[in-house]
Amino acid sequence: MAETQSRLVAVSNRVGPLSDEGQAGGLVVGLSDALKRHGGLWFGWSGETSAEGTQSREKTEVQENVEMTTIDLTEEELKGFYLDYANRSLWPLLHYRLDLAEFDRASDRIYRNVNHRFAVRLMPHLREGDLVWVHDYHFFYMGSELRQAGYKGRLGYFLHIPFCSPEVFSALPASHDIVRAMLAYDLVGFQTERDRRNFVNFCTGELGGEELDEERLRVGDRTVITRAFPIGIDAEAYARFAVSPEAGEHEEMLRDISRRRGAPEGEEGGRKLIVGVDRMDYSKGLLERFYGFERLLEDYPENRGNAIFLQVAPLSRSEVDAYADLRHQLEHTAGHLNGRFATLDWTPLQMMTRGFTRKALAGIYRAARVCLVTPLRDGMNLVAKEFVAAQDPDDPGVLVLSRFAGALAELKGGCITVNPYNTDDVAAALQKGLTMPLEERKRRWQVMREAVFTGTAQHWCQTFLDRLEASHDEAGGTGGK
Ligand code: ADQ
Repeated sequence: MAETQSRLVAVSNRVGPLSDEGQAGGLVVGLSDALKRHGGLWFGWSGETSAEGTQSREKTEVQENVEMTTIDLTEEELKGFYLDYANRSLWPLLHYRLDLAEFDRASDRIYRNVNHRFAVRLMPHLREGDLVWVHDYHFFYMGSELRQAGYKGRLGYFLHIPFCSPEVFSALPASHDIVRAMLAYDLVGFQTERDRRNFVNFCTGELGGEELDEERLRVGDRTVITRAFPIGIDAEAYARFAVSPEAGEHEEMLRDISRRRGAPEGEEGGRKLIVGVDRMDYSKGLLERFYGFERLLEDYPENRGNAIFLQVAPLSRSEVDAYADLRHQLEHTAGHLNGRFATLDWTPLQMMTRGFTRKALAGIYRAARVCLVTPLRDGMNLVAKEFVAAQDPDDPGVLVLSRFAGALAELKGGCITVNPYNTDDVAAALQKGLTMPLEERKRRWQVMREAVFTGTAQHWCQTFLDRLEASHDEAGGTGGK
């Protein structure tokens, strides 16, 4: 595939870092891999607040071949745009949690205004021939704002999280405005075909749109291309991380803590390790996962004293009540489970909220016999792919993956698929993973490895940008800035 020549301008809420600083968050990981390869401008929020907010002076930092330019938010913008509208309205809605979604017109207004301000601030940076690529649910209106500000060049959008079914999406007071605004993009990308289908069904069912072919959709006088582009990881780099000294140190540490007292080194003396790695978010199904592990210890008692579950769950969005509540529930449940099953020399469930570098995480994945990835909904889930890339080919671990993760479409040939709401199912999958013979582990891992090393971050970026380059005329744009 030819490398795209045009400059890439990426817009996302969080910008950088490009380096490995133990950042938790799939978008940053996926996009920084892509930008480093492609070069260009990355524009977004500085992560800071100031009295001037979106009117503040720009901060620019150049790292490698990427220029990162950011502006601030005011405290009011941070609350209305980010905490309230993005994370109290849109995030739960798009993850099918209407019970947690709150809608109010003040945050709706601020969200629209912040999108407008970011578009106004980006305009002077745009050059003829640029490919502008807007990311995620923070910037649904950005494309139409750029068009209103006079931008006529190529404009793409990618949604990292699920697009829920039209019945659920239509509960959002601004649902029509948002989807109409998304039609200003030339290309709208989703993680999976399921998400794309939901979007198309909303357009046809609610807005009188018409599907012209497999990709093109017409609503009124707008024609837009929609397509699934499953995001990936830099698999080669991840596999290298996994054999770095830092990874080795972490792998070794875990083997030490899972060694039975007085037992010899090696497989015979070790307890089997299950790991989970997720931002602490209700969409990740952490509580249900703890219940699944508890059921494993109840129903398959041979695991008592012999299995350890390590859940790495860095805190996320702690200012939002639902996240603070989740933390309490998890701590309570972990405490209850350990109180019930622990012995003097065995703590079955260990939860930690700290971040790790990517190399350290790779070592943790490599030490695990089973990785438990059981979101209740997930756009893709990069952890599942990282786990696969980090495995030792001679002794690979087993992936237990939720049927509601976007990653299932690519990994279903090798993982054990579970319904995360079904505690018995999770326990049985864990038991199967813990007892799976080496030959079967290798066979399943090969299938997943193939998918992870084919559908990489680079492939995701390149296929999106190639499609965007070609899309403008088809989507009815006029070219140039
Ligand atoms: P997230 O919801 O953040 O991403 P995910 O795709 O799993 O979910 O990515 C999480 C990233 O954070 C992974 O790269 C992981 O290694 C990293 N991480 C997790 N815990 C960490 C820790 N303790 N220390 C350091 N790093 C940690 C959103 C969507 C997903 C979608 C991605 C990318 O919700 O569905 O896959 O964007 O599009």
